[in-house]
Amino acid sequence: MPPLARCSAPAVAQGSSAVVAEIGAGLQARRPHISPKYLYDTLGSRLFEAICELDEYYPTRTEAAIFARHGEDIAACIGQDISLIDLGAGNCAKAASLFPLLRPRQYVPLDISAEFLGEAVAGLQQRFPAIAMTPLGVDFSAGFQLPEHISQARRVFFYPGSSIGNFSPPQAVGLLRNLRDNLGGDGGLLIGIDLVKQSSVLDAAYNDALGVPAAFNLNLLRHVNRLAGANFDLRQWQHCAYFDEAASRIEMHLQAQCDITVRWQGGARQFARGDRIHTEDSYKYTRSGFRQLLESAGFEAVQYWTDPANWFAVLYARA
Ligand code: AVJ
Repeated sequence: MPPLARCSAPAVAQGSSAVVAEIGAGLQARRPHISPKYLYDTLGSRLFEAICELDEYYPTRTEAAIFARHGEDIAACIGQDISLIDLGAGNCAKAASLFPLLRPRQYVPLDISAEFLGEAVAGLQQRFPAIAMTPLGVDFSAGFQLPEHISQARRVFFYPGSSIGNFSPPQAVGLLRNLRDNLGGDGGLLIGIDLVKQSSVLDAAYNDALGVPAAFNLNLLRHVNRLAGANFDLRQWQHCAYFDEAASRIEMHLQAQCDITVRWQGGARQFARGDRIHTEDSYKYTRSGFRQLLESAGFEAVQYWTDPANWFAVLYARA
């Protein structure tokens, strides 16, 4: 992990030179790629909300069912008087549904999509006036340290939805270790992970009949056009997603439909028809595989809840 960046700094200032350099380096790489964090501008966050409502996209509703069925047990494991730190909070709906059970003193949602987050928290604060809310529009993927005014006591990191799946297992261990180092006294990590299953179920979740994941993936190019002054023409690229069983991950790509020269601030690259830009990995775990990951990051005492089909799991881990 790189050195800790302060959470209070606006890490994703639009078009900042670091962002342009990161995007440029990915586009110039032997296997071109763009980080999945750039899927989330305001429209991207809305498209992800739409994905969560698709019949084919089982993770959101399966996780919600686990919380509905085991919420009291989960809350009892976690205990009271917590600061809930929500990583990639988006519309904050998952945390909000747990507020009545977890009753956090403080709610600290983090998201790279800062404007979208700000609007969500404004509405939420009105519904829950007793909870102190501190939204932070940050990119926490490169490591972080929370600002000092976030209570050190009983920090519970909330990382639902299998978002950890965007990181390779070694990167995930790095992030988990970073979380563990920021836990403070008597805190923990409440995390949702997607489990390995039949590849037809996985493939359908990322290739729905309506084409929402395709729009979500293509929207990344719109965002990159803005961030890096690039000239992607969305009509020239096609969404492509499939489960790679050996790597235990969904891979998402954008595939060139013709020969294309892409230009951006400070760079250019030619793509031939059929070339791909890798835009996302979504790792799927087994129960024991993820437990090992948590243990490598220094977590212990892992509690585990799943749905009847074993499609998704929620874990609570302590330092
Ligand atoms: C937000 C990373 C959990 O991997 O399933 C949904 C993102 N990508 N459809 C996932 C996503 C395409 C999602 N995560």
